[in-house]
Amino acid sequence: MHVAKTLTEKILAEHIVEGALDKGHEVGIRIDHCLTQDSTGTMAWLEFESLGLDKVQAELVVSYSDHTSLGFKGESTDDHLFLQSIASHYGAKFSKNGNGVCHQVHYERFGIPARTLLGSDSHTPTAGGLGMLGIGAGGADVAVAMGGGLFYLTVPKVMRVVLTGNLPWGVTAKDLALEILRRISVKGGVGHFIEFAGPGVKTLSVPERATITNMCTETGATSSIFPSDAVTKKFLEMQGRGSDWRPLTADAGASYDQTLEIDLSSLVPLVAMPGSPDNVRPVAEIAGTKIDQVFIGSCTNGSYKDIKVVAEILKGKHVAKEIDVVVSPGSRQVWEMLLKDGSFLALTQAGVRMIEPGCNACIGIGFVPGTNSLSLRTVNRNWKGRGGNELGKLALTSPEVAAASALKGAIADPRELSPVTVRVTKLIVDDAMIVEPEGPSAPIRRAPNIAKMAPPRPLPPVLKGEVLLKVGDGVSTDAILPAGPLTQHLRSNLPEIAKFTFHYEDKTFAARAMERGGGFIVGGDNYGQGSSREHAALAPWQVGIKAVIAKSYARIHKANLVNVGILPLVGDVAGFDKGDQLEIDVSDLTRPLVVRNVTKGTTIPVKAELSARDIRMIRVGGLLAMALAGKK
Ligand code: MIC
Ligand code: SF4
Repeated sequence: MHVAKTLTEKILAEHIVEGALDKGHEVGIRIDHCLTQDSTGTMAWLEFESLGLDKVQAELVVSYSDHTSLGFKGESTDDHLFLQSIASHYGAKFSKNGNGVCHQVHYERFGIPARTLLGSDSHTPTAGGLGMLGIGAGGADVAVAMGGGLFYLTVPKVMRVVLTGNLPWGVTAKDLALEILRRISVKGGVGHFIEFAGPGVKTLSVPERATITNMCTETGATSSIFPSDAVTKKFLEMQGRGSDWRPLTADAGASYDQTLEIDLSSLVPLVAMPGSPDNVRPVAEIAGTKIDQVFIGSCTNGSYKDIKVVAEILKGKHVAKEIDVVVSPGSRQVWEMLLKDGSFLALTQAGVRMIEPGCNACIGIGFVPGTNSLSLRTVNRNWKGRGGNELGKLALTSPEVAAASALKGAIADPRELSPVTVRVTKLIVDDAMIVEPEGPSAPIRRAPNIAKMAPPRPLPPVLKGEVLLKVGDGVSTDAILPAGPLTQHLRSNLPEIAKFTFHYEDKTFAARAMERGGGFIVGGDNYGQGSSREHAALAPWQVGIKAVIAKSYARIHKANLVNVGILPLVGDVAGFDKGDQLEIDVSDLTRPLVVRNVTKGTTIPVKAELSARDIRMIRVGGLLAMALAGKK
């Protein structure tokens, strides 16, 4: 019998190797493409190396260097050299510094509709703009997939977003993404795939779709995806890759767990004000709010059209004299297009500073906002400290709002300006900064900062220790282990980076944890939302954390905790306080567990919501320990 399938069910069905396509059940899927980047990539590649394989086994593996492309410290440059050489040695392509942000380059140059992509970066779903199923994961999961191993996930529910109408001038794909966040919040996508449907889909270009799938990560969704249609075909043809196209649509009659309807014509320009990507307000309500900086670019809004619109708005004018404006195109393709069509000159003459394609400012590597200043950015995240200064604030918006605001020096509505139309019919293709692998004869360059990992720690039958920290709801991985200038050069050096664990929450945390021989963290709802960085699990592991007890977890972070051998427990956290001594019998993780709060003399039930595979993994001390022991 033919069962009508959604887009994601179709792709999963074609890739399932273990398990069945049942919502809520674990399946093992085959991964076609893998991507790594320079801040999670060093760990992922070290982990791959520890598997002892001769070469990568996935169909395509690309190691990107983008996060610290300007090599702001010697250690970062060492990381880049290591990544380029290890990719060459094991048969992966390498995208050099300056070639662009991994997600944008991947959908431009490599993505294929209806295939799977696993990336060691949470915004890997950006590939969904092309109809590819992109999933973000921790480095260890990506290492296993690079080696041809399966990726395990719980089959998510499916949320359909039905689009009608057309985006009016001044309202963009970014506003649609912000509108989704406004409606469902940073938790609304947890446990879901998001699929786009309806007549509005064909009005959106692939880069616009990619802006939306990029930012749907912020809803907590496992992935998000558009159909692959005539627009996708045209885009791939412009990339010189027309033969990579294949159609992908959901079957009529497919069933969805939830449906959102959005009329594109009714949307308005929006801004996510500081603190969280779902703190969304209409521009009309906050127009006039003074800003100090504008940053336009990133994997969310670094497409040619994104930057060209800004150039057209600013052409012949000048940005407000009291503010600083930086534009960083998302890829070298875009950079070359802007050079060729004169936009580069228009932007420069308007007082904009052009910086090379890469992440850099998005994670506070350069262009860090000053104390108490407000930086308006086209990026996707604005948690405390995200820009590299816990006292500087970030607001998120579209390139159009950013450009209009750059002219005024305050948040402004682009609809007050004359409409600008940008039609993209041709693209420059230049892969000169993608390096092909040489094979096993290529030597691996390893600087001293690239530290070996400590051996795995199998789970003892009883966990004992102190609650070292209690945090509230929605704690992000940026809060657990900050990105930015403090730590970005230490991503390959766990003992050093671990000293910054919970740096913005409690600067004494890491030292206390090490002094006490580890202990417990108590969290709230959606603990570990945000980035895929496994350092947010590895660093607590390094300082001795044995278990986290939280109300609920973000998907990638929970998987990372299990992968490194930290037990993620779920329960009511009201009965725990910082300083409490706890004891937990974890000898049988299939049964309900009880935490003995020795300090308070209470017992509190908790659950280990783990699959049988997770339990096997955590027992032996994590994913690599399990892979090496030859178990699955
Ligand atoms: C991010 O945008 O938060 C990052 C920096 O790209 C991270 C990856 C990392 O921490 O290196 C992500 O999104 O996973
Ligand atoms: Fe890079 Fe920012 Fe995109 Fe993360 S969100 S991949 S830091 S551009």
